Amino acid sequence: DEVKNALVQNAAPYPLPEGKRFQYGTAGFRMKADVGLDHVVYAVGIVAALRSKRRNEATIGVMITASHNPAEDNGVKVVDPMGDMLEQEWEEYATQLANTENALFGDIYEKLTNDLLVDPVHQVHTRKSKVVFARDTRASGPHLIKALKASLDALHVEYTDYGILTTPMLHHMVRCHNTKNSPRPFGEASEAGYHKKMANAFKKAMYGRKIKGHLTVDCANGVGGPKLHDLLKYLPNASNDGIDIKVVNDDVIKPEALNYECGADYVKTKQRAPPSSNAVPFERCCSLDGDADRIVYYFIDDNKEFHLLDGDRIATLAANFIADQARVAGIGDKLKIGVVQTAYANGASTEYIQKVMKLPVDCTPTGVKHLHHAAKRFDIGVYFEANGHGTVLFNDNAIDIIKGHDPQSPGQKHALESLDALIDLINQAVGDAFSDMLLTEVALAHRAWSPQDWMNTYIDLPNKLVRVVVPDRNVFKAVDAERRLESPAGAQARIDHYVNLTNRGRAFARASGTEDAVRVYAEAHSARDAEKLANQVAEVVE
Ligand code: 16G
Ligand code: ZN
Repeated sequence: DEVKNALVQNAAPYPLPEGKRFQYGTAGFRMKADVGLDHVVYAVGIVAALRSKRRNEATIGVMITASHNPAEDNGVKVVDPMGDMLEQEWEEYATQLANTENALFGDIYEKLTNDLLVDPVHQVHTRKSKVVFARDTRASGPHLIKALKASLDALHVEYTDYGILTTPMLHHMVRCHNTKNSPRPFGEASEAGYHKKMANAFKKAMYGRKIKGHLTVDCANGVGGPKLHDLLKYLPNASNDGIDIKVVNDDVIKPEALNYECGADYVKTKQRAPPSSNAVPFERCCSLDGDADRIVYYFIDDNKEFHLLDGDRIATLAANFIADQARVAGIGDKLKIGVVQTAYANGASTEYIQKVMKLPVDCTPTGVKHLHHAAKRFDIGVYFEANGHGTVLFNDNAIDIIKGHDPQSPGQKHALESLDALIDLINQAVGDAFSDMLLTEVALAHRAWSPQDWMNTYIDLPNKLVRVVVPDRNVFKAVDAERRLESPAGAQARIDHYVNLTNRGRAFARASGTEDAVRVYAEAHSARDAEKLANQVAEVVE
């Protein structure tokens, strides 16, 4: 009862706004920061505490960020014990709690405790729930952290405030805490621990190879800026056989600069470099998003034409490199390596992986949690969304084989050691712009590839994305990894009709998980046909 009262009392400064309905979506809760998000964050504290109890006091993470959204937005998401996204079934409890009035917080907490914590081990009250949390650089962050602490305090949760971190750094911390005493500890749960792990793995994976020229990193004026500067202190620099990184858009003092005309989402959706970019032709550039869990590469050619190397390109580069190293190491036939994409992956990338690289491809619905889950079905699963969210997962079998194989030649030994380094270089908890960037640099250096060489591996099919505003997006129900519409009735047949009339045509329509709209994607042999097909499909859903 003391707890129930405290939950109601501590919530007082964070009332439920009238007439709003909150939903835990693909990326947690996300909205304008000043219209009740503090109430939502307070509720998320309760979810995290319950989740920790349910997992026998494992450490749960809470991240305050709105990623690539404008500066005035913010959001919150929950991280499960192994550093992956909150289990889907629990999204609903989070939604319920977020829509609860302050006066009822005690009662709903009691109800959820009775429903969810039924196992006798959950009933031991002497052990406290454990939560770790962090925020990005948004101005609304400190106030939201206060709301989070208020509910954690009411529930006597043991917590660590990590201050400002990138999203993947927080995922790293969570996994470190929960694997401390396991046979495979993830690392040290500190910022220095994160940087050291990555820098050491990078040095090992490079194996004395040289990186040509320098890399310009656009940090979207977000948390990636200061954290990349920290990481650089640990990485070997250009004069030291290392990497020459030029950091741009790292202003976190001017709040409104965040994601403004820069960052991964800008570059991917506008298909152009940030206007602030001074990159010279053929120089490697990359852009992170506002919380540094997404990355895309690009360069301009001597005609100032822009060339995007997106998540599909990173996936093919990474999978190709890893499969090659496995072959050279003599363990290629022992490992099931595969790639996971979504329907947004360019058809040319899928064909390249299947026909040239001869690796299996899986397609899942949009959203990191789906790809992550599917990637676990391979020994080494490479997953990326075209927008630059992704990572590589090595399962226990793969790690045992890589660490246990006896090399038969210096070549095998090199390849094994670089694979071993990749296990640590790649943030296997979640897609991480820093680790994906270093993986890309390692793969390019091993191949001695310029960005054009990378670009020349296959030619993208021309494609077009259209956003269609509809009265009710919920009537659009997609199946088959969002490649087909099951409802409204007849829509898919009409889409098929147009697709069949198009040379190398492929198209689909799906309800957005983050906005009130339907998204249409079309690709075809020519840009004109892709655009025509996209418009035809848009008309079907309008
Ligand atoms: C969320 C997802 C992202 C996905 C996007 C699609 C996570 C962490 N984020 O931002 O992966 O690409 O939604 O948005 O899963 P849409 O449903 O509006 O197209
Ligand atoms: Zn993000």
